[in-house]
Amino acid sequence: MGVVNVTPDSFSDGGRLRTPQAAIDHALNLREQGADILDIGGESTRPGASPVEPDAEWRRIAPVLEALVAADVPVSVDTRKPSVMQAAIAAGAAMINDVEALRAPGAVEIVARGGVAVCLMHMQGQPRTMQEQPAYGDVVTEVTAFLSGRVDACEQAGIGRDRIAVDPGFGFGKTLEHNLALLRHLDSLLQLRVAILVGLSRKSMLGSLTGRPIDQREYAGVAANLLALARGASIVRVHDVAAMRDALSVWNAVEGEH
Ligand code: HH2
Repeated sequence: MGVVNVTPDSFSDGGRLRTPQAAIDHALNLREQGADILDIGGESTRPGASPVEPDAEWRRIAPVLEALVAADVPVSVDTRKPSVMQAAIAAGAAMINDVEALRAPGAVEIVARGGVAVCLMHMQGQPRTMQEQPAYGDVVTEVTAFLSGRVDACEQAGIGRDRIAVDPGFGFGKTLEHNLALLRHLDSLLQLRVAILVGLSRKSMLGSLTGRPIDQREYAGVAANLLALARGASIVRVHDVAAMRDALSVWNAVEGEH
């Protein structure tokens, strides 16, 4: 999954894609590099980010989504707002990626009716304050229990498990130790019997481990994503698609079906 942020303030690439055409070109380039699906986001959820009005978010996403759908590219839309989900599904999105795991009123029903896939992510708190004091008893147990509850809510609304992915939400209300525990024990999410998606690309945990700034975390990201694949992840959300594709070529040759 390649990341296309059409935001002025995303943590690693905010403001880079200033026009819809720049975003479309970037997305098509990621597709060329081997992304199976592109995740378009119109609201930054980095620590400290402020919320965006639904109309403004949709105006950022719409032209990019429409062009990619016209080019037959599978698109996921990264949003927590039901009205944006609804508009995205009507415009041809294949997946909704929600950092709030469809907790907003009406969100589960919109995705159920729309027949699209969904990624349910765990987040403790809200982006503006989530990194101030993240606290858990046992982070792996709590995140797994939360995601299990959200999978059940989706299934009850008619979203089949084959349409659902879960994501522990690296960096969303988590310290370095919490993130490492979740990565180390990612396979505990396999008991939910849905796909596992991870978003580790360029995150601050990689900066803490390597001492490198955001634009130099590509190698660390590939390593982290391979560790996630080894523990059962099947979708990796990345900014640097070409690097991940090469790593996957090696991975698949050794671990894939023979
Ligand atoms: N991380 C970000 C945004 N969306 N979605 C999922 N499912 N998992 C993630 O880990 C995840 C996500 C944050 O990264 P990015 O999109 O690069 O930055 P920003 O939120 O600042 O736009």
